[in-house]
Amino acid sequence: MRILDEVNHEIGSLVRAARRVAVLSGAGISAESGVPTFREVQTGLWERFSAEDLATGEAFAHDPALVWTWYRWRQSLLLQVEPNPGHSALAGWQRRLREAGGELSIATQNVDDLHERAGAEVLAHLHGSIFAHRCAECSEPAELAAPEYDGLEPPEQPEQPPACACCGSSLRPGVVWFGEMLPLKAFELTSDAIRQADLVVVVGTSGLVQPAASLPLLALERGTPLIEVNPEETEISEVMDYCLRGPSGTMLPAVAESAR
Ligand code: BV8
Ligand code: ZN
Repeated sequence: MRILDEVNHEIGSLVRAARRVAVLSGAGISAESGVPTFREVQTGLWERFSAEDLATGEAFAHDPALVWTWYRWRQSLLLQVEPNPGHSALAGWQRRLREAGGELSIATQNVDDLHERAGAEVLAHLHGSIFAHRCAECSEPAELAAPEYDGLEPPEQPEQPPACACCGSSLRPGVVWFGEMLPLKAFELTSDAIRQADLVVVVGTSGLVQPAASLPLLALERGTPLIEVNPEETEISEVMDYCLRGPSGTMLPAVAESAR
């Protein structure tokens, strides 16, 4: 593992030669857009809970309004922010590689839509989407208007989740909670993309949450080069060939530029 604070000629030639790039992103790629990462502390109604406590079916069963409101407030925060240069760099690299007959696939652990809003196509949302809602009982998807919260001050009072139009049970967020299986299709598509890649880039993830965090290890089967982009060391840094120690908003544009 080589730790670098900038894109050097070695990484540049790896990136230029790559035709099938697989990217796995985590909360860190959205940090510079102003989206708190999953490890950051909660505020307001939720300040006495950790994200891991709230992102569970048990928490929702115990206090549906508290958990539902947390997601609606996070949605409103996401509506206030923009993709950052890290998201845009991946979108541009993906576009250029496709024009050259190659491919850059993005699998994300994030439940936000910032990759898409930057113009990228996302292969898989491994932990679902915060903008998808479905019935907790019959799984009927439900379209909802945007939340009224201003995305800044957490609401004083939680709101009850709406009822399903089909069966009357309560709606739930369309995310994968701890203890829930990841969407099989998303997991398989990501596994295939990493197995077929000639370069794997892991950006903005602590590598703590399984089984998503282990997906990059599939690259080891074929000796595919692994690059990590993260200002900090992570649970998976040790298997990386290169660790670019810096914010993705700076590092990814440099990586994408070196692909030109
Ligand atoms: C499952 C949706 C089983 C909800 C999320 C003990 C050991 C191992 C595993 C387990 C265990 N006990 C339980 C488990 C399993 C558990 C797990 O992994 N727990 C962990 C905490 C130990 N996993 C599960 O429960 C999964 N399901 O295992 O099912 C099963 C089997 C059979 C049948 C039924 C069930 C489900 C996990 C999915 C949970 N849902 N999100 C929501 O969003 O509310 S996970 C959540 O954490 C987010 O999606 C986030 O993506 C994810 C991981 O976090 P990261 O993305 O890595 O973000 P994090 O904050 O951790 O780190 C940010 C990183 O960014 C840092 O490294 C930081 O340095 C970096 N950074 C900061 N700024 C920048 C930056 N990087 C670049 N640029 C910057 N500017
Ligand atoms: Zn229903």
